[in-house]
Amino acid sequence: MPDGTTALNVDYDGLIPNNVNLNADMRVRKALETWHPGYIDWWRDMGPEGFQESLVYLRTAIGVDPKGWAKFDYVRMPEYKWGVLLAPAVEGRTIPFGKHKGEPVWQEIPGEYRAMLRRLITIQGDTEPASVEQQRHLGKTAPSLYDMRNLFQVNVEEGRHLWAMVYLLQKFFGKEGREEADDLLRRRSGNEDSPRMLGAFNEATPDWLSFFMFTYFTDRDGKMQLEALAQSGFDPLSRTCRFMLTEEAHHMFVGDSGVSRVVERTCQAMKQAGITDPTDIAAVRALGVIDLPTIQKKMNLHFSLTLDLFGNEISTNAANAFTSGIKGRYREEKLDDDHALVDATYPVQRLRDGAVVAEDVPALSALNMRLRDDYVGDCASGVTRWNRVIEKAGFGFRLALPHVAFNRGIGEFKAVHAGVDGRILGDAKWAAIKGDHLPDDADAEFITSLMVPESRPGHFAGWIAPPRVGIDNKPGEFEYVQIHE
Ligand code: BYC
Repeated sequence: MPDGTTALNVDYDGLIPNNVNLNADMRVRKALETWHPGYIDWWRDMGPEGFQESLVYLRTAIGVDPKGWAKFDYVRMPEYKWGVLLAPAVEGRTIPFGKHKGEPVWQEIPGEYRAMLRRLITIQGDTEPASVEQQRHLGKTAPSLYDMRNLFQVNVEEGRHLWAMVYLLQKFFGKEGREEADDLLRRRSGNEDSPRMLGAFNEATPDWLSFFMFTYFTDRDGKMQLEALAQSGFDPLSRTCRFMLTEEAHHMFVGDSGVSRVVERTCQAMKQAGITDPTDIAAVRALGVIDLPTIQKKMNLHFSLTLDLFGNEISTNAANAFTSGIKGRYREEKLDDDHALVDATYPVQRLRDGAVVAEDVPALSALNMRLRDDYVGDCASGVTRWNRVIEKAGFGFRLALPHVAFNRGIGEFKAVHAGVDGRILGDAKWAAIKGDHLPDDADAEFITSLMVPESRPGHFAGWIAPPRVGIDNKPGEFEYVQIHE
């Protein structure tokens, strides 16, 4: 392979599968090979608990061609082929936005943007192992082998996304990059002394409904941030993120279809039992399914935690990253403006005299808000699909995204309490209604009581409907995980 940088196929000869011609890059290859044992140790310590010797029916990337990049086979997770994969280079690509708009993209990092890029790549890298840590106990309570396999697929691919960021750190940031790469294996989700960098990645993912909500809502933040970084003028980052996005789609499918299957099963059980009021929580729970109001509460929690990942509504960091050509907007190429935003404004929801009002601010400083708005729009489509399932079953209940001011820990609304409708509430009122909108201990206890593993091929726990089609078109009875413990 004369130049691995445009290759569609992956070189599997060495220890680290890659399409970046690592064979010709001794320095980076050595750095990655030195990092590799620490990664495997981390995976064994902090990856899925149990199941490390199980054979899991996983897809592994064998190329980066959008039409056919994955191969399915049984793999033991510690032997998964993690590697470095970049989407093909686009010939003649130019920087699509900011003050360098129209200039050829960079293959090396301009000195003045080094610190900014290092921070963004490190933050992105930090979320990947964090999510694996958050989900490490879930294999033990999987509602089916199908779901267990999906969990492990998500986990190994988040591991690969860590590799993707570590490659960039080690190739372009020298000693500092190697130190950041080591720190990515040192921090731990939820650890008091050495937590992960962003709030939502230190929260627990205690049950499978949380997992589905996380993959729907939080992986979707991943999609939005990767889309914004895929616009980058720093071409290796853009190409890395473009390939990560192809993997990310499956993660959001797992969340979208997972929540949908939970809603479907609940509606089915209510119908069979002749329940007409979905808010009769005790009656619904007695059927061994998760009532719709509790699903709504879980949604409120994961949506609001994920909104915090967009940072402050008004951000100089975001303005600088855009002006420098480092981080763009969602679908930048489809936007019809000057892509520099020097004189533009954007409406931001702000707190004024105890109420939420829209206020026009310079568009450059409102880029986090804009990406968050695009995210909220993207989230709404799944909610519509879930509501269709409820409607089809004949129930009047509807799920809805809470207002963006609800339950916030970062940004404009962090200092106030707001209801799901966005009305600002006093402390007493908030204390009185909080349990109606966020899961409490009793909800957690009930959901935990349902988390009983089901590991017979083709069988599903009673609280979730089977999927419509199998992975890789496998039949219902397919043994997605050969457990062998
Ligand atoms: N928690 O100017 P601001 C994914 C800090 S998910 C803690 O608003 P900026 C995935 C901020 O760091 C996508 N701290 O910040 C999903 C800053 O601190 P310093 C991950 C926070 O830079 C599922 C200060 O507040 N990728 O891939 O405009 C499974 C001022 O804030 C938080 C990225 O996020 C927070 N939530 O925006 C697996 C992309 N928010 O530096 C994977 C890379 C803000 O002043 N990151 N702060 O001490 C970024 O683009 C930006 O850094 C952020 C923050 C959007 C995160």
